[in-house]
Amino acid sequence: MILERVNGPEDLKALGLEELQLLAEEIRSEIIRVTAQNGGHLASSLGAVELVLALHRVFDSPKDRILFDVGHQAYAHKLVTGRKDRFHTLRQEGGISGFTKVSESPHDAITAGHASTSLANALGMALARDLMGEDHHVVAVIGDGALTGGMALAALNKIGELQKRMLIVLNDNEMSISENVGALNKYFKELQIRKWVQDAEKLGKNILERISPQLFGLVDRAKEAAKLILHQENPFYAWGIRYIGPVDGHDLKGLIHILEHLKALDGPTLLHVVTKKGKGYKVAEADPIYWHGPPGFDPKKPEKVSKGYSWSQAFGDAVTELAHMEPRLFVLTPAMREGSGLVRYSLEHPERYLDVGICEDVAVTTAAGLALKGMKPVVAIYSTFLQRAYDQVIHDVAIENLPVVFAIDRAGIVGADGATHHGVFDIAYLRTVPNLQIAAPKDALELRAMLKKALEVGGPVAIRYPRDNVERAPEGAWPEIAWGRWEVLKEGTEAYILAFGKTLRYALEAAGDDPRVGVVNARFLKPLDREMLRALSRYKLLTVEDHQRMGGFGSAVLEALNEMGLKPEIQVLGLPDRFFEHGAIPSLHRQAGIDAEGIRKALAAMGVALVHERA
Ligand code: HTL
Ligand code: MG
Repeated sequence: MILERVNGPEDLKALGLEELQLLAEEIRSEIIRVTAQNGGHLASSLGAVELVLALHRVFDSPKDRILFDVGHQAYAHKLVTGRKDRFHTLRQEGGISGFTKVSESPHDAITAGHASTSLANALGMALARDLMGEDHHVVAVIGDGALTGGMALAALNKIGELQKRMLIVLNDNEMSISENVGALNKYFKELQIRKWVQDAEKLGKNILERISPQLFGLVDRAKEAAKLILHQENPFYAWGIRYIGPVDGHDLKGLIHILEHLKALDGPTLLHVVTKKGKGYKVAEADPIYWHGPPGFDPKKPEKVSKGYSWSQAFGDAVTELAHMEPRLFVLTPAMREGSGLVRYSLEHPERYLDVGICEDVAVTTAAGLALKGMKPVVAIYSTFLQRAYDQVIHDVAIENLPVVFAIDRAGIVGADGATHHGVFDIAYLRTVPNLQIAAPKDALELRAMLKKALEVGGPVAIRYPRDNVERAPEGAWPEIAWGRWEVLKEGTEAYILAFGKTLRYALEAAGDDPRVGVVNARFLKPLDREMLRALSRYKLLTVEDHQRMGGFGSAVLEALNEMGLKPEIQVLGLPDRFFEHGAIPSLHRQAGIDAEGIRKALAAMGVALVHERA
């Protein structure tokens, strides 16, 4: 095993080309072996193996800074930078992160997980380097998907102006999680043809004889490419950035050769590298969407597994049906068609569906524009990614009370993706925004009721639901919901647990059949059901949420009680004021003390010790 001899990137310098190529294969096997066990970003990482090896061969990390945008494609980087012995702990509690993380290794130049941050970070590093009189290289590796983000594009604008020495490696596999979108992406496809044209010319053959034109639509694309060559159009030049490429991202020799040359150049350079997502693993190459981030699988017999019926699918089914009834409904996603359960919707309502790319801000403000014209937009978005569009929620949607529905998926602790992806801030950041209402359903049926009603009540409404499975609700079921009203699920004589969404299950489990403890589905987080809260204030109260304790639902309840001049004995359970890393969701909930056991303990501390014990 060559990998055994690689304890740091310096060990790559001693390897010959053939050994490096063998190492690439060993690394692929290791990536497949470990993601088969733990789940993970398989296809993205497989596609970047040669690129990572070439970069570490040519540059000197950690002195030279190599930044990986999103950081999900960097498994090979982890393996060659001293983490091969811990690699089997990938994404597991106490193990290494699935993304690059500054506190994990000196070779991880940035902590990432959200897209499009590498270029601005690289610019900051280049500025600091020059001010400090240092001489190292700064290399940002960014995917074609991540480059659709406004942050990346705005950083390019500044990079081109300032002309600091840095290398941007565009890792173009024509895929985001699903097919990539956007005008730049189209342009890159045309540039790729140019590469094929050049390659074909090199071989002295006519490209159209070599590759079936029917298969690739090559005639048209080749014409386009010829036009580009003729006109020397290139947006990067307009930006002041030297463009080189496209080059084959799996040709180690070629990559090393060109990187050695680029190292000597001053100013900003973009190297356009073409890779294949899932490279070297047949199933992943054939279906890079599923294998982007699969759960565990059998490496000998890799198959798609159905993970059950998720909240995302429940949303997707509901919104698809609703759109048949409401012609003004329009759904937007920032690059999360599969994750948000929108595949069916996108097929049944293609004309009222938009994937804007990895730009949550654009998704929200485009929704505002649609709403201003009388449409009923639904922005399907993960809690963690809506953080990217906070000002747009306030400035473009809420001020004019526009009817935009936010379908907030992955709310709460999300598990193996860790600190960058937990959706534990949305209640806090949304509930301070005037006009905005926030709801959280207890099951798929309630989600349907809320979604339908949200389109009717007007103004912005956020509906949050967790990363979890849920029982399927019957097609065509649209129950009425008492908007703004909580629901008593279990009566109690001494104390009430106020919970919603995922924590309701814990609350019911903790309460068991103890007659003293009641459970309320506090499904409207803003405005709160003050009438019921007033009535419940005769009892001891315990609020529970899968969200930061600070500023969340419990805080809202405390504020409301204070405003009403009520002083029940009350405890607030939620996530403590620290970041949670990756781990299994139940385990993280246990640590946070918001699971059934945590609830029982809190009740006991309030003098309501529950006698029953559950296994
Ligand atoms: N929105 C933001 C701001 N950040 C992230 N990370 C996402 C959404 C979700 N996401 C990923 S990976 C990914 C998305 C959209 C696709 C990235 O495509 P790219 O890389 O072309 O950059 P590739 O996979 O190698 O093709 C994660 O959450 C991991
Ligand atoms: Mg990509």
